[in-house]
Amino acid sequence: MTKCPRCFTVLPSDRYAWAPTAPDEIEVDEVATVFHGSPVRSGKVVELQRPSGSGDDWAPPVSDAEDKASGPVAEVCPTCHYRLPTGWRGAHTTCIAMAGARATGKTVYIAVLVKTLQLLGERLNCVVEPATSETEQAYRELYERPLYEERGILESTPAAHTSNPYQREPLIFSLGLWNGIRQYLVLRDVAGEDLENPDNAHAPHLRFFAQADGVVFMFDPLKVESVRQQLHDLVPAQERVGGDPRSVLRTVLSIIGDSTPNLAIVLSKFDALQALEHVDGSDWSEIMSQRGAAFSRDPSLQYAPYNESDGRLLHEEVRSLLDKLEARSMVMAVDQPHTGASLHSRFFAVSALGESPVGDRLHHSGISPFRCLDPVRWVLAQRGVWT
Ligand SMILES: Nc1nc2c(ncn2[C@@H]2O[C@H](COP(=O)(O)OP(=O)(O)OP(=O)(O)O)[C@@H](O)[C@H]2O)c(=O)[nH]1
Ligand SMILES: [Mg+2]
Ligand SMILES: [Zn+2]
Repeated sequence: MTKCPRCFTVLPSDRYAWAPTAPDEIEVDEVATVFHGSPVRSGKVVELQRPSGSGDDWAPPVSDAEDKASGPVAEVCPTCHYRLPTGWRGAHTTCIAMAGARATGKTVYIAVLVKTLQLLGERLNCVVEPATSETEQAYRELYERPLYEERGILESTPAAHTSNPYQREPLIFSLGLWNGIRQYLVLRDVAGEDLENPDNAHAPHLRFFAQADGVVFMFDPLKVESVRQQLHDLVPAQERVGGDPRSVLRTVLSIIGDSTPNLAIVLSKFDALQALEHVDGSDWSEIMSQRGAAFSRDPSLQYAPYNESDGRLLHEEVRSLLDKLEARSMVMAVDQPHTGASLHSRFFAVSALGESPVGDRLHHSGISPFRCLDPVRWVLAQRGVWT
């Protein structure tokens, strides 16, 4: 099953669409505009429908589309008109959308996730690399360079209505071959600002959440006042603070509706909670110094298969940590969503950086990720990839 990297809709086997690559006339493409969130201009998209009587393996020859468009064409998604990477239809895709309030760590997570996926890929003999030149450039300039080369923290992801909302374009990575099939992972970053606006529960350009294979929802423990107070002298304060995670979760669950993506609820910046171990005599110090706890070790770079029993153990531990973080209402919102849907969810704890940044610079000890792969490996495992 192959999904479109932008709208995450399954590509229908009986409908194909193409856009001319050298069009004589350019016009506003109403369909693409709705899914993109701002005007998209292109040549006229042509569609071909499976003739009745043809089998499931029907695929129109490109020459049919070229005749119809009177010139060279590139295949696009019939639903949102996104231009599909070459050979996309024969591949297997796993589509993941990031969610969470502002400054919860989504963009930093993606930057670090790609590096850790590459490490694990090496061990599994699968090359992880950008699948398109657009992804290669976007990852390098917006994620890798600011974090790994300039060693600073990242800018807030611009809201969709602003001038350079780079997150409108999906990040597409090849995961190599698995079970003899070419595998792709599609990641969509989102601006917390867009999810903090409840009106966006019905925004067409965010509809991809409902079609995702995985939604990774981040919860920032530094948003909790009592944690911030206890950490006061231990870790540098963070300037950027996001909105109410409960209302963001509500908006995300509304967009998901009765669809059933795998929902990973992730306690981000876990290094900050780990630092609480050093608050003498506090109950947090007791909790965080439990050496036997799943949250005290990181097996995520171990080879296949994904460690299901470790995942379950961590799930239970993070549930109780969320209770302790006065975030019980979030756990309840996942257990009994207001939409009445029954969700396939799991709790996780990750630290992308491993240590708190100091001002707008990374900590001098560098980046040492903790359990970053877990949520994505869990989603991949549900799809039979890297199992
Ligand atoms: N201590 C710690 N801080 C982190 C970590 N990851 C991110 N941060 C901090 O959180 C800030 C926000 O991270 P981003 O990834 O930009 O947040 P975001 O969720 O993409 O925010 P928006 O783009 O506004 O939605 C960073 O500037 C870091 O200071 C982590 O693993 N540990
Ligand atoms: Mg961001
Ligand atoms: Zn699409």
